[in-house]
Amino acid sequence: MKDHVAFITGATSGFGAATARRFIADGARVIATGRRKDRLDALREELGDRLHPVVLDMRDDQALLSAIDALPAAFAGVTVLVNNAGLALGLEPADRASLDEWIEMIETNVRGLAVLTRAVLPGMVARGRGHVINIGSVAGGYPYPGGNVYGATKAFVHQFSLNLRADLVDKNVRVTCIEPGMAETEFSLVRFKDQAKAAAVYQGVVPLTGEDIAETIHWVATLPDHININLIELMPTQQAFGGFAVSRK
Ligand code: NDP
Ligand code: 8X3
Repeated sequence: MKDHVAFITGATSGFGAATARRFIADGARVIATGRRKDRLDALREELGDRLHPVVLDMRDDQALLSAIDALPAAFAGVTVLVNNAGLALGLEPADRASLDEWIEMIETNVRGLAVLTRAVLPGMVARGRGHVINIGSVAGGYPYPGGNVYGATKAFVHQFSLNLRADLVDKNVRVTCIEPGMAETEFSLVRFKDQAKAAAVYQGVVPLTGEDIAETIHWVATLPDHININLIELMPTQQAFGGFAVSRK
């Protein structure tokens, strides 16, 4: 990936941090973003000067728009955008869920992702080269109780990815949506704000890892230019589907 510059959102943890490590190990330059500056500084310390940390909140439109213009020369000309930053908050039924949490998920997973993509695409189109890799979820295709707005944000990511393909077909800009199932990162800690509840999600299961997803992202990003992987859905072998719920009176 020596001629690649990757812009990775949510690189302070989980899939994003693992992808930054994977890409840098393969020679890429990486712009790593997230809100937690201490995590970004530690990643810069670990990975060296091919990593450019940028503190960025996905809910700040103006910061997203100017982040691209403010890149130093060595990191300008983004070739791969990994739209990974995102979160699930809570698992309450829709009538009891927190409206503030719904809005935070929509602003981060949908609005921020769309705004940043809109900021990056003109450069990719002008250069005739690029790849947008969006992180969706199985939650975007399979409903589950309490998944309400989180699943809906990931359904947006799925359809936005396919619609981008339609617009970019003649621009040599690829688009991929990767839709993982259960993966052990800080995801459940963020969702439940409770270490024990988060650990219970993965108990007795061999879940996917950040490295598994990073490997998948690396694979799609390094395929020959004429191949576009539209969608990938992956799960732990120990995860599958339940049946329909029926409420009997
Ligand atoms: P983590 O919680 O480990 O990482 C989430 C990342 O998103 C962090 O780096 C966090 O950075 C960043 N982030 C969250 N909110 C914001 C914000 N407002 N502004 C900037 N960055 C933000 O979870 P994962 O690595 O598991 O999640 C990565 C993506 O994968 C998410 O989109 C998630 O929905 C998706 N996913 C996760 C699955 C799983 O089971 N783990 C399965 C399917 C999809 P910081 O807090 O520093 O801002
Ligand atoms: C994360 C997977 O099943 O917890 O997107 O919603 S799930």
